Amino acid sequence: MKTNRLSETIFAALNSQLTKEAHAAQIYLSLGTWADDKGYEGISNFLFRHANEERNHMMKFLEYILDRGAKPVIEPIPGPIEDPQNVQNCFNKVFEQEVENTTAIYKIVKLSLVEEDWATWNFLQWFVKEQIEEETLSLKLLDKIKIAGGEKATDEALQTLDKELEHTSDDLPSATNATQANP
Ligand code: OFO
Repeated sequence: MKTNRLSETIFAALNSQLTKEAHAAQIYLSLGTWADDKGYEGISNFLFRHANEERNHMMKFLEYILDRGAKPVIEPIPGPIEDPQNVQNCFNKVFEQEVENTTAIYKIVKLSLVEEDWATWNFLQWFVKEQIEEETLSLKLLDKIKIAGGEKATDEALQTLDKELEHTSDDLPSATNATQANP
């Protein structure tokens, strides 16, 4: 009896996303390592915490594939990206990484729609929502570095930003919870 509830195409897409999430964790780890090496411990702390979030995302894909009766394939993780040139460039890389990930998630959502795999479609909705948060968070980083002076930010402005990020929450309030009284 066939107990695998995933089509070959959906399985391949989910498994590849599992590896992508592990790769995202490596990217955040490498960016965090760069930041710490440059003396930005707050930024590094923020990026290391985010690396953990990506590992958690990877586990969600792994568990879901198992739950649907298939066996995930643990593949080699591609290498991390090149070190950034400065903090502005580091945050640009974070934003690009998140947009790329959103695109990858949307592709699987579309696939699940075409295949009428409603279980997978439903599972992916958590990621669609999560990506709004992740993109907003990375846009906020870009706002902060812009206010600090972008590529011309002074050491003092970068130090203040670094301190702030050490304690910045990893979660953001969702726009869907906003009201007129509580925008
Ligand atoms: Fe940064 O996001 Fe995973 O999915």
